[in-house]
Amino acid sequence: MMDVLNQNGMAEAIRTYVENDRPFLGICLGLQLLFESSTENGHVSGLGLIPGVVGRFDSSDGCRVPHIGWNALQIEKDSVILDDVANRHVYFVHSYRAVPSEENKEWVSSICNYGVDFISSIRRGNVHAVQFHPEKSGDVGLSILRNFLLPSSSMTKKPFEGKAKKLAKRVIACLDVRTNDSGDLVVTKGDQYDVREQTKENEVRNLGKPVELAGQYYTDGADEVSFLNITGFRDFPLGDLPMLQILKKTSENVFVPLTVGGGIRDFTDGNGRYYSSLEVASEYFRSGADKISIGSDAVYAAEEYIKTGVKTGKSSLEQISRVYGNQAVVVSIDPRRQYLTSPFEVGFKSVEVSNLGPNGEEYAWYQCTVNGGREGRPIGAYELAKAVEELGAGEILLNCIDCDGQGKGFDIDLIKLISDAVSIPVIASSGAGTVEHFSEVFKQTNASAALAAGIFHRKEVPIQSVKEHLLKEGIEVRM
Ligand code: 1PR
Repeated sequence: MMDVLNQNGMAEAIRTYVENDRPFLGICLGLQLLFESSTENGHVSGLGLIPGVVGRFDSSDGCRVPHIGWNALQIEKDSVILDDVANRHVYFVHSYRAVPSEENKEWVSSICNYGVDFISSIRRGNVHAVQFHPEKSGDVGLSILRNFLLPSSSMTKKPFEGKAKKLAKRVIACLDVRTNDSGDLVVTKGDQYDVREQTKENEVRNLGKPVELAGQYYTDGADEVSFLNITGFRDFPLGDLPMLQILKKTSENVFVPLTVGGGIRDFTDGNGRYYSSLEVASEYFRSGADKISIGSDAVYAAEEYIKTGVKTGKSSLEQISRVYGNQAVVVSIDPRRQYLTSPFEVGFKSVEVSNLGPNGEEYAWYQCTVNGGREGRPIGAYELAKAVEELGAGEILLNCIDCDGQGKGFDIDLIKLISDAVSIPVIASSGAGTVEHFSEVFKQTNASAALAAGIFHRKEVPIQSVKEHLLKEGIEVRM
């Protein structure tokens, strides 16, 4: 960012603008650039308006890095734009932060705690900046933007006092999207990844329209919405313009983070034109995605990395995280449970299972698959998770083919194995059937978020009742 601002002369223009106390609102990197320097990408000088250096969170403080999710602000001083925000959650997604000090005290308007106290917003006169994303923080975020644009409107409203104290566990709604046999893009849902009706016609199950459902889940209180283009592995996503349209339309009305996955890889079209995975991802980001999710291509990259021990920098995972940051890259894992009689039967990490296998097996390993579960690969979920963390993934979306669509609960053995193995956030997915399944996964594993599809699509369990249950169980959630 600083390179671009320096090249086009904007660095000096912004410095003068801020020094003249003109109305300014920096968001995320827009806050960080006001400091003296940052350690991201080596040492980079900032605009130098606020004393301090922007550094990386330290995962040895016991916190997962990146810091992703809804966290609580501690207001330090009056700030017109934060008038309605007291003790509410706002959405953060970052690995670097600035810390409060005697020297920058006069700028700090709120702090947030994540292992350490860091600066969540600054204010001096008309100059504001926030580390979180108001544009992704639901109603609270919209009120911040409104207060910045129309400062007098904030005087008329009574502030709403929330009860937020710390980073909330996230509840994510997932929409598996694909084209049905009549050529319409629909939300579908599989049973162990089989999305076709068990009828003579064998149609693709149709559970609704993607944009409408995403809007509904936003209103219902989903903390994030994920779209997975489940046939992306065989179609070319940039040829699949409806998916880009869905993202554009959804992001007009949905003010929580959007993740999109499916088909992110290098591709050569029928005319011999080559598209890098970075171009594909960039198109998704430009259309409104906040994070992209990589499935099959991450498996191949991890296999190669484990074989050679060399980070080539060329995999989609490495290229996209280098340009957009680790926090923007999710790796979606589609493992299938393989039972074992002894943990030494395979060279992959196994677990002692809570429920014995069909032949009384006491152990299992989790085999990664590609192409929507169609092909098993010679790599386990544990080995994959550790490799993709090293290659630059910022988060893991952990599915389980055996549990998908079964409504019998998450695979706790698998989620425990992976969430204990990595220091990036893990999203538990597949198998939610009741509100109790959510409290179970958060109490028994270190998952940062839980994702469900079928129970929300079939309106069996509303998102709000999941959150009320979690709250009752003493688990912090965003309300
Ligand atoms: O390999 O990079 O093209 O990505 C393809 C993406 O599509 C991957 O993220 C993969 O998980 C997903 N995918 C591929 N085929 C299917 C399928 O269902 N046939 N869906 C599929 C994955 C799993 C979750 C589901 C949860 C929760 N679906 O998305 O939403 O299991 O469901 P539940 O709450 O109903 O149990 P690439």
